[in-house]
Amino acid sequence: MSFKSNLFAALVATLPFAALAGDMDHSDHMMPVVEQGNLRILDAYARVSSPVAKAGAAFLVVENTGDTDDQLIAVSSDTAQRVELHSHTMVGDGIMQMGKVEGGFTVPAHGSHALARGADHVMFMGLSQTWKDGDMIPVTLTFQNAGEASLMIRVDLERQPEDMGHSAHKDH
Ligand SMILES: [Cu+2]
Repeated sequence: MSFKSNLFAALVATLPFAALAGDMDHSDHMMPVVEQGNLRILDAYARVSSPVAKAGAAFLVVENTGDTDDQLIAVSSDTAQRVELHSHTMVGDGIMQMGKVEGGFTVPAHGSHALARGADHVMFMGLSQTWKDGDMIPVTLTFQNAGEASLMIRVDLERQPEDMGHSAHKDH
């Protein structure tokens, strides 16, 4: 009896520390995950894309655990004069041009959509103040089905573009 209760006490004492250590392992790299309806927004970060033009961009991943597609249709933030959903398109001769996407981005059912460097992104034009590393940018994303999701996106000026395969071989 006394042996069992001691063992139980030892387990109870150990578990919270193990759980805490597990959480701390991830906090360095992972932004907090924001959940809204069937959607999860993760790995969000922002950067200054042109200090001269006072422009910035934000990148993130939206996961959809639901049975129907959803659509990111709008974005807003009071940190810039204009905030838009942008995408890059090839306009010939290897020239990429970016511009506003009117319909927004589809987040497929049981799938995900990534906003990433050189691809779809949230564009900030006319920043009210220059972003510094570690600044937290308030952003509200509007989805057709899930509704509005508000999150704070951290400015990360150190982060490098993801290796997108083709861009790694542009020297060839
Ligand atoms: Cu853009």
